[in-house]
Amino acid sequence: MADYETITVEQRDAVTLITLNRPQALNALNSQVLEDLIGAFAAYEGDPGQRCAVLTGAGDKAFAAGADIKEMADKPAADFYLDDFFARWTSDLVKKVRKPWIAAVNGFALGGGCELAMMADFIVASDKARFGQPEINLGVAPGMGGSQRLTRAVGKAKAMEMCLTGRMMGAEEAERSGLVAHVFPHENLLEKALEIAATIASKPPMAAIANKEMVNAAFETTLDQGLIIERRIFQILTASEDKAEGMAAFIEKREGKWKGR
Ligand code: CO8
Repeated sequence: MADYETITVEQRDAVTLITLNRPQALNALNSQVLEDLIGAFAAYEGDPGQRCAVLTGAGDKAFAAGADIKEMADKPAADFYLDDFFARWTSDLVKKVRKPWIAAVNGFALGGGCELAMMADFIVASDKARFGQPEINLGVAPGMGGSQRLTRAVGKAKAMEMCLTGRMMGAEEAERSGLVAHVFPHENLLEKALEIAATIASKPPMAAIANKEMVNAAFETTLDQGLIIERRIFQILTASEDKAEGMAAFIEKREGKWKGR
């Protein structure tokens, strides 16, 4: 497995565990982290033995406390614009990973850290997790999707209030507001996230990709178009070997054996 400078990657059976590993900077996201994550997620995506991934942060305090302010502080505006700074988080990370992945938020998820967590298929959080878009305090605003994904997740009132005040949202409120799927006691978070990932990894892999594609379509299209996408993907799945196996296994009262096609 490749070595990375700013993250660690482990395989636990069919689950890839990726850990942001700059705890001294609260796992702030710099250009190297982006390169490393793109590499690790591409390796996960390309490995047919790996069926779900979990992304978490090293240390006890943070998932990621944001884009690296020290890297951005002296960067000229023209460089942000000409490099289309932050574009690759969506184009090379979110869009290219068709297989499922979960963010396990173990502490601060602020600014780019909150935005990275929201790029996951869903978030599970420790009871110590704190989410926020505090960019306004730096004279800027979200730049990696926060204004869009947070608003879709929690609605306009809370998203607007959080962006305008920079306040942090605790784990319980985040679960109540629909930002996270589950909250677990801090010390159990990783174990629980890996358990959920193992459950997903045990499902027919092509159907997992298809389910993800359908749910994501709900954020990109009208209801009519989304319903068509859902039906077409369903219809494609009915031609798969795993559909034949899954239905036979149900009727024969046994576990399915998946081929991933
Ligand atoms: N970037 C770089 N370093 C950071 C960051 C960060 N985002 N967050 C924390 N660190 C560093 C600190 O500088 C400190 O380093 P050092 O020990 O060398 O001084 C170390 O991590 C520990 O941090 P603190 O001492 O501050 O820890 P505390 O427990 O006192 O506070 C907080 C924790 C509240 C999380 C605090 O660190 C904090 O407020 N961090 C910044 C949070 C933030 O503002 N995040 C948003 C960043 S901007 C962004 O993500 C998107 C920008 C979009 C810009 C668009 C431009 C086009």
